[in-house]
Amino acid sequence: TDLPRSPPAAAEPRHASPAAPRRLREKLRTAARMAGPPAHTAPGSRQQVQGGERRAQPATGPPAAARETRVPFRFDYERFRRSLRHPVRGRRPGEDPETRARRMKIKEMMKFAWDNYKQYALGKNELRPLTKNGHIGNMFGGLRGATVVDALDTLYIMELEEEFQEAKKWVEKSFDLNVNGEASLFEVNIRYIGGLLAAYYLTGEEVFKSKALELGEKLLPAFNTPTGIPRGVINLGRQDTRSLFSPCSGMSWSWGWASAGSSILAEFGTLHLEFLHLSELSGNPVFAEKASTSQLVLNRVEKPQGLYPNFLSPVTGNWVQHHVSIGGLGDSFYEYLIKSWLMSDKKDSEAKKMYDDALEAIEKHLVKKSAGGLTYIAEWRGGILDHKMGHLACFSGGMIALGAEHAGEERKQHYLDLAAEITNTCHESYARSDTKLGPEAFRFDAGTEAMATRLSERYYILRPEVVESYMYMWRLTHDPKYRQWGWEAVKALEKHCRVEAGFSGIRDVYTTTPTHDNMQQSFFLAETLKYLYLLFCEDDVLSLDDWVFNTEAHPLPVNHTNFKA
Ligand code: DMJ
Repeated sequence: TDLPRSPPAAAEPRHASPAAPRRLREKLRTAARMAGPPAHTAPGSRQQVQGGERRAQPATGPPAAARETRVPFRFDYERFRRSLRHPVRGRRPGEDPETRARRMKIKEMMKFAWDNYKQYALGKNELRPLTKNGHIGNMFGGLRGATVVDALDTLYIMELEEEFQEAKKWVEKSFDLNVNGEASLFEVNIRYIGGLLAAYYLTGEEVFKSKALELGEKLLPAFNTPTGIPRGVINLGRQDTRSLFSPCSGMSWSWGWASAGSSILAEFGTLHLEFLHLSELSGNPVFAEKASTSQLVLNRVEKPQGLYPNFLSPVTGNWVQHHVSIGGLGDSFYEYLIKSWLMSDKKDSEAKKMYDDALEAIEKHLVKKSAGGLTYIAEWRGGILDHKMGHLACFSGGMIALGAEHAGEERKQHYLDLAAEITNTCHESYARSDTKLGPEAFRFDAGTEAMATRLSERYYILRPEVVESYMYMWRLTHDPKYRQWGWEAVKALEKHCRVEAGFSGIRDVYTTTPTHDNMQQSFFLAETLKYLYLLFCEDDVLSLDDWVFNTEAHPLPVNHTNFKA
């Protein structure tokens, strides 16, 4: 994701949204049911829940949610823990010594990554492992400690108790939400809200819940658009009702680089899991309502060939450009459809249908086989195929395998095969490089197969998507090759990315003496190391029966108890 370069858009007209159709009302009632026992909502909020007719809030006004979540509501944590089918860290049955040793190696890598972050960059967003200092960046609107929040659940699952306590202490004492800057709604949601929610569900520590809810409220003004589709950038500053000229008014706007003020599919389509849990924990349906509205608008809008383009206007609700990608700009939207259904304990049939239809269209129009027999997912620009796959798109092997489990007998094997073929192609993109790590994008044209052809696409920034697919494929097939491939990745990370003070991305995967980019991404701790660790765990550690992983690998519980029709 890039920086916002445009000035804030003019305030949206304060008109009421079109009358909500019956299906929206039903969906919102379902979302409200999921939020648990009825909260003592204020009359104004009730109107929002029932119809959505008064959904649009003035951009500078006090958010209804701020009032609502002050109402006493207690989430029954003990009841939630009793509803889990497996202990979160598993039962530890006997296992072979090699698997255990490999898991311990990955745990050591996590400790190394954390210790160096703590020593040189605690409180900054990421570690710069070569220069041994911190990086703040501009995605999080003044929030700090992205690596702390992203690492919490991985530290906990790996039983790095002391390190987990260090991270928790930082959240308690130093995590300041009183900031005033421009943040990516998507990044704050997947890393901070996702990380805090997961830490709360795993430990029951109230501090994680209260921070998640407080931060969630700060994101709500982004949804004040005519369609309810949020804008991509939000100012996290206090919403000041006294001054129309307040520079910190919770205003939102679109990324300057996104065409014609549009919102991005992978951004506004990647809120559902976290926002439903914000409602679950607060008793306030407003979060679920916001996320459900986006899903509903997407379900209704006409789709070219059944495909979802990456840019949509939050004002008109129409597509702005016909670029379709299962990699960057589109990716996690598809992931959240199938995971929304799983997280609802298979009740959200609308999300499932949208996923099934989208996958059918993707398979029909985008899935191709190379001359050398590698299956890949191309990108689509107004009907013309670009025979390229991004590293980001490699999550799709795992997603398709996860969905295959629920595709019905006749489709199940077909989708498992497709998932295996895509994962194999992504593995090839690693195997064909000199470092055994994969490039940012690889192509299938002019005689090239699964390799980057452009200098600008040769880098690897510690991304997780390929090992993420290995983890799902292992859990769903138990084919030992996925553990072998995961171990190849561990060895390559150790050889090429481990430096004196942490792990760094590399600029060219096609040389055995790569230069480093001096950045230990927070998702390396949240995702890459977590998925690798889980690959060498028994299946009951963060069991897929109990948990869905958000797109930053933060585990959120399946709602076994509350989402009852
Ligand atoms: C992560 O922040 C998330 O996985 C997101 O969905 C995509 N990009 C990075 C990792 O590559």
